[in-house]
Amino acid sequence: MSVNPLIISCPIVGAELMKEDYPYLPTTVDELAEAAAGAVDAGASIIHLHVRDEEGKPSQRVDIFDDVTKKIRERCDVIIQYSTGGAVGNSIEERCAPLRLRPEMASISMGTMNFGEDIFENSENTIRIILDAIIMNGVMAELEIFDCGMMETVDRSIKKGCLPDKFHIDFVLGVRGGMSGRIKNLVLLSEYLSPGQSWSVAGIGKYQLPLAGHAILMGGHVRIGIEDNIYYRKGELTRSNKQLVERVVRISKEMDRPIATVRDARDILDL
Ligand code: KMH
Ligand code: ZN
Repeated sequence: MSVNPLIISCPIVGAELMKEDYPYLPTTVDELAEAAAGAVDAGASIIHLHVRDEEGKPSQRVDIFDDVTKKIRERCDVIIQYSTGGAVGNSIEERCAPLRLRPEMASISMGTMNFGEDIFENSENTIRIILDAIIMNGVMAELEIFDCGMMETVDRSIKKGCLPDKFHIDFVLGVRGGMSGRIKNLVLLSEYLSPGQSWSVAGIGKYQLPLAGHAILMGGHVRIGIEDNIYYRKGELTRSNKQLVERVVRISKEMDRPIATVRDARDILDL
């Protein structure tokens, strides 16, 4: 394997936007599979997955996760990571339900926070229940970290024996209610990491590109996609997840950081 290739994770849809907000939003099974295949074609090795129901609304329905997973698998090989965050207000049962399909990875948020106007509930009890479901289904966890306090929760969870031996860490910066995407926040968060811990950064909105650039230089990985940012540049909507991924691939290659294949990503994450 090349030296520390860059894992690109692509959050193709998320749970916050509707087609009225962003006309190119993939929502149907076919559109989600097409978005995933495009991102993988461009260089993504992980698809961070939320799904939508027939009305285009965010859903944690197992049958839809199953349909989308199968459709993606028909198109390409990629690590599929289910969201257990779902949409704000989902019950714990809804959030855990798709895990029974045993995806390769699942994200779990490591603390309660203001999320725009809403409250994203992740009490220690909620975290424990979701983590248990992740572990029971043999899924690799990606811990979503929105501020430094959540890294302290990670440390506490390790000491209490609640976390699996291996996990990936994703810093999500720029949500209103969490830490902003200023570079100094990424640097500060990186100081909490144990040696050898794999990590990535998901910059929200205008923070996506500068944080990705810094993570590439710092040896971390990146999350790039429409869940986090719908603009290609100020005032110009991106046309697709693929378009966002393609730019980061170009930047990384220019910085002499090769792009991880799906196989590289599985090796790095020990999947
Ligand atoms: N939709 C947010 C409330 C995750 O995917 O794990 C939570 C979220 C985090 O998107
Ligand atoms: Zn998500």
